[in-house]
Amino acid sequence: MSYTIESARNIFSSTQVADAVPATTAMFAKLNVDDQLAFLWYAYAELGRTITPAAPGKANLQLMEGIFNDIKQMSHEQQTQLMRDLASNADTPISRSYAYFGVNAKLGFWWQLGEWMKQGIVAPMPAGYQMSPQVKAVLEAVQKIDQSQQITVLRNTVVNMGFDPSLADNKQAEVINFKFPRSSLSPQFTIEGVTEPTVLKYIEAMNADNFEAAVALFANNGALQPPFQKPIVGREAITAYLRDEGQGLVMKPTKGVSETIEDGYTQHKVTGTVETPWFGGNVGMNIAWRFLLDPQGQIYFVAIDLLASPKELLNLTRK
Ligand code: EQ3
Repeated sequence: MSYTIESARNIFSSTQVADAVPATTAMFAKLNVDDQLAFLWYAYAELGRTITPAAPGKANLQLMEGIFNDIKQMSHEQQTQLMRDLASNADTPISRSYAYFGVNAKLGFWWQLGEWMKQGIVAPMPAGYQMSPQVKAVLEAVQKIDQSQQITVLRNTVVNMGFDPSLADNKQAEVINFKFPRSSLSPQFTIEGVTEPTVLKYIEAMNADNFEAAVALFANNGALQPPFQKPIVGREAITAYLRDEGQGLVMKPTKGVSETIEDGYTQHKVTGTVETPWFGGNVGMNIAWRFLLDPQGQIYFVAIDLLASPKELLNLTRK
């Protein structure tokens, strides 16, 4: 039997992923724009405290200096409108620029606005704002899920803002990507049950932001499937994705299982935690990597899953 990307998606199919994340993100998307902004403010008031203060970094924020200067010049009404435009995916100049920010730049942009809202430089939440029952319902849903799922919901909402660049006639080539400094010591790990060199080299390369080395481990037509997304196929597309989303992650795999399957293919499931530079050691996300390697030992497919619960870290069954 030879594999297709579609059939590869089903390896280790008993893996339980955090379905509450897409469900809560969908609840959020149904809120009206002002309720969305209010929800984010309250959610961020809780979660923002766990953000590593150095995370956004001065050098990164400087990449957006021009836009920040424009925003500081605006009246509070204009600033509120700008935030509404971003949340409603309107076609405005700033909403278009935002579309070309990488994921971490989008997070950094809102982090800066949030800081300025606290200081009154950017329009704060209106005094006397009354939370609508809809906002309350989404906040309650978010309170029920664990922190790694909460930060994923928050991240999704920010990523989905701004104008959709696929609708624009003239595209901007450069995406603004943040870089995060790393300590010179790369994280040490051993994966109980897995010695496959390709898997170990993948984690080592990712822990050093060496995306070229990570992507060289993939087959030409190989694919990477991020949490809750469709597979990204081909080395070029995977490189662009990792340059944007893979920066500064600290991967701490601990356990795994390796099996030879048909025609020289092997499959490997590895579980452990991943830390984002935004929250550092404060939030360890429970993650599974499901690898399918071709007979040459190249990565034909890898899925990255955000697990439903810590119990899932122990689930290494094949089906
Ligand atoms: C200002 C305020 C509060 C109010 C305003 O009204 C609206 C908004 C939006 C506001 C601001 C909100 C802010 C500042 C939110 C910030 C949220 C943050 C910093 C969230 C960060 C989340 C990061 C996550 C969930 C990262 C997850 C990464 C993972 C799971 C990576 C996995 C990967 C692995 C393990 C691989 O092997 C391959 C690559 C891949 C990336 C898939």
